[in-house]
Amino acid sequence: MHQPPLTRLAAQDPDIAGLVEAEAERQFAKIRLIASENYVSPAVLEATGSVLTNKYSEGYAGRRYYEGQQYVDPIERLAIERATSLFGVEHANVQPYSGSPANLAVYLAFCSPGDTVLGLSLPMGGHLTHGWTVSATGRWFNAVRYEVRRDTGRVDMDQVRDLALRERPKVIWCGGTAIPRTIDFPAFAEIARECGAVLAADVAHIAGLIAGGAHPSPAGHADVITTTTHKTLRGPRGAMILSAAEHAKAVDRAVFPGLQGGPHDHTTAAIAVALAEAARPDFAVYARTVVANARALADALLDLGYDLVSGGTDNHLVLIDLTNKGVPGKPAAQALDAAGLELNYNAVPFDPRKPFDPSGLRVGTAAVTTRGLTPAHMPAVAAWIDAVVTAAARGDADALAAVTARVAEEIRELLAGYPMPGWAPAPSPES
Ligand code: DSN
Repeated sequence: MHQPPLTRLAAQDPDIAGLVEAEAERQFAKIRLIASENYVSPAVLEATGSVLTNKYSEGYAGRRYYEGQQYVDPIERLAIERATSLFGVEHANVQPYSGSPANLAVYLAFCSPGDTVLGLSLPMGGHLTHGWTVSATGRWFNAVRYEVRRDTGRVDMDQVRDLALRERPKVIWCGGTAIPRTIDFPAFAEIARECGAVLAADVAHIAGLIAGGAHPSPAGHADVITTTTHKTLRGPRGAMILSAAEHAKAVDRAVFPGLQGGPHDHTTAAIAVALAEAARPDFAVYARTVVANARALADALLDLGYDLVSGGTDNHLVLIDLTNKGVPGKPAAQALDAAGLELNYNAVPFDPRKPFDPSGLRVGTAAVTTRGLTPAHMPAVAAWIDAVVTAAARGDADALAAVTARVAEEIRELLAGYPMPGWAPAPSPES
């Protein structure tokens, strides 16, 4: 049963209620390894589902275009105070609807159309909004892209510096969506200073690790920091832009009125709740365990002969190159999902295959760590992945179905002992 229960929704709209319940049960029964996903707390769920969704609040606290902000203003101020204190920055804008709008606001704040920007190429682990071809950011700006080194799988800082000095970008992006290694914020900052660029750190994936002290912080190095709030940070779907006070006005004007209308006040409240949770000592333990789980999973996969981009991980994320396993990422991901291991297919650096059917898999440990799994569980997770990938590579549908059924059952048995925030099995009639 969903917690809080969906009693009224079930009475009024059983179709939607049934689908929400089914999704919750699916999340309970699966080992969720999508690196950008998590399970939020019941308190975050309650704030997200509150009456704040009824309110319009265009503007900022104390300077709104609509009346009735007596309670929304303190909510947004609390979210800002908690963000600045947690991340050690002078200014926070908590209104961006999600990560892509937050990144667009950085362009609006610091660039003009046609300006040169420098970011990590998408197939190398960057994000669409760091200037990739199909994104508005790649179409409206002169986007130059750096890569990772073939021999190490790590960002090529020599190339970053060469490109930065040659192209003189207005903005340099660091961070991305499939980077298994520590981001060297001081090195990026030095290059940005050398060429006079604004350094933008997109820490969407690792924000929770930074908050919990399990990854170095870009604060004091990057001019502007963007992050979603729902990945390792374990809050609602939303985003923030953090900066020094000198950039506050430009950032705020870019978010509103530059790009957005009214902020989603229910999300702001839920972000505030998640930030308070992330400031607690138990969140630091969580962040460290996320990394320990990813390392244990990487080690177990290496033992099973898997080729990992960069040879392992420093954070929550492992990028697997399946080329030596004889099965592409997409069919492997589909077979794994059927077996109860939810993840996404992903391009690997220098991938000869197309993005919709690439060579790799991306896995992350934020959600399984929230669920209570520890490094001791990771060899079993790796063995389940291996059993399914091996069967998928053989191409024998009956054998794959048998492996899938066995693994799914074993996973259901394991996860039954690990509660999920937001849903629990209905009590049996005799209990
Ligand atoms: N979709 C996000 C991710 O999975 O990393 C990035 O936008």
